[in-house]
Amino acid sequence: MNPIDLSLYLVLDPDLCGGPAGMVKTARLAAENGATVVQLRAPGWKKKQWLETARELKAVLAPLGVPLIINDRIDVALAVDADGVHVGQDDLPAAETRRLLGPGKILGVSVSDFGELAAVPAEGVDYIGIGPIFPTGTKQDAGSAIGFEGFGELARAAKWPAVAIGGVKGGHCAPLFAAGAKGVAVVSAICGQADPAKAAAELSTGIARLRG
Ligand code: TZP
Ligand code: MG
Repeated sequence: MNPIDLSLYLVLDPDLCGGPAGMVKTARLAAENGATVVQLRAPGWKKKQWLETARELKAVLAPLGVPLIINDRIDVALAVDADGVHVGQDDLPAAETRRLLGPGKILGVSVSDFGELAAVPAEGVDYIGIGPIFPTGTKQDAGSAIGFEGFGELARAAKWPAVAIGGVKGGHCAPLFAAGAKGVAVVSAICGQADPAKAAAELSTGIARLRG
């Protein structure tokens, strides 16, 4: 298991951030203001764009000590020596992903119900993302919202630290941490906000208070 501080997990969105340069800027502002991990997620992109942006993100995040996770694209993660990969249910399975990544990298898996949780391999996974907690406009195929209760049931049953994703805003952090979250993963609560630095700082301060 690779230890990772999941408490404020920023997932970047190209549209909300205004393209690659906006994503790099948003990542930097968030990382300087309490984001503990950043994921590059860009479903429609060509590999060349993935590679260039991943490289830029790594250059910005590594000096701040904030890990860079690559969504789905294992080759891109390996090419830029990113800190890890996050896979969803339609991506390469976790076991194959771990085999390709090697032991030293972080691996996260998305889960939205008990069937998907049961399929997570016992070895080689570092954390799970559970959601969507609420309806979200950010991911069209996110599935049905499971709410605080659904999150809590899955998080309690899971062997892995869990982050809550999907429509999560600052006011949701207290019930989510109470339900067992080790962190919250947010897109639109930071990406596309008028002041992403302030948005990240407010989330981070609230989470620090909850964690004591
Ligand atoms: N996976 C499940 S919901 C989601 C992803 C990537 C999008 C969450 O975005 P937002 O803006 O925080 O609701
Ligand atoms: Mg995916």
